[in-house]
Amino acid sequence: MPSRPLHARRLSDGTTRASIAALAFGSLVTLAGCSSTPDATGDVGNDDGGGKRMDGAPMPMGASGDAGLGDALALEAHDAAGRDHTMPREDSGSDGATAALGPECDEDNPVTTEALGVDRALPAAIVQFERHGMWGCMHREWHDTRQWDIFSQPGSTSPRLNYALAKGWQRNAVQEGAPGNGLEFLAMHRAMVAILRSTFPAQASLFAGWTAPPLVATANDPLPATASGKATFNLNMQSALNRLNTQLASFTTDDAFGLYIQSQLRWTAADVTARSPDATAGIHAYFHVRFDDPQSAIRMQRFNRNIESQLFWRVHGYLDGLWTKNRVARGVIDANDAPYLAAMTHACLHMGKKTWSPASASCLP
Ligand SMILES: [Cu+2]
Repeated sequence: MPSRPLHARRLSDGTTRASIAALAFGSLVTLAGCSSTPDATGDVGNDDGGGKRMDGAPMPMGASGDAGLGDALALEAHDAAGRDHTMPREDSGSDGATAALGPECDEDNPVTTEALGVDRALPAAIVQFERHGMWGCMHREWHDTRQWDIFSQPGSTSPRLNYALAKGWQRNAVQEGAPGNGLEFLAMHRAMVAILRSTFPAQASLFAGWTAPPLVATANDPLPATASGKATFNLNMQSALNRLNTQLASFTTDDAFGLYIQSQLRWTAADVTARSPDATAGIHAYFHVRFDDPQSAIRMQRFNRNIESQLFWRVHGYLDGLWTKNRVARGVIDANDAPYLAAMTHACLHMGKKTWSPASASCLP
């Protein structure tokens, strides 16, 4: 049974993750860059558990040329309906618990059945592994605390702030799209992929990722029946794929690469909804919106459930592979890259694991 992540322990016993991490790992946490806010991680909003658009930000009305972001508006209203969902109870918190667990942080899911739409769920054993590790809440918290400034703006009608506050989550110091968030995004998702690969080696193909993203609906990657305007792969995103295929080394830092793929958001203190002038940025968010099926309980735009979808891991396995290729192209050696190792270890701690091992490319248990 997996160990429960630090955030889960905080929820159950009132101890903050920061204090636990500081006790256990001392300066590593500071190295990882989360000294100002205990749980900062940070990606710039691309999917979310609360039904906001992948890229987190409410798109300005009438915006076009989106990376799938426009859909978020509809999603938000949808979730705002706040249907009740019987919240599954958590297990006892003991690492030896074997009871089958229901989903977490899912009580506001508009889909109140386990309908999957066009999605396919991971094998039950893997879903249970995630739930016993409280990955659903963790993933939602990770993203929502980094889109915090957007949904807490004056006039925002998003239900996400109240949800986060009720959970005891805290704003992350580095918001989605801000400097530093790109590396955090890459590291956090790499830690998740690595843990699954090492825990379920017989199912490694589920986490390998696309060789190339499908530009049209296929048997393996169907588009939602309700999708409108999604038949054509966004032209800006096709340009992004072209850059990723032919100019991967043009991203000269992990952070630059992470910010480019994650989201169009480019947070500034003056404008927390600022967006990149580069319309080809944010392909990760685009994937989450393009493949989002409102009929699915594990839809791509719900942070707490999308980790149970096979498609989620095809997306993230693919993006993680690009990151590896980018680092190889830059000649970076993992074992000698202190900022990388610190970011990875921080992500491992967030997942309830220990130090990142560059030798095994996984979090030490
Ligand atoms: Cu995520």
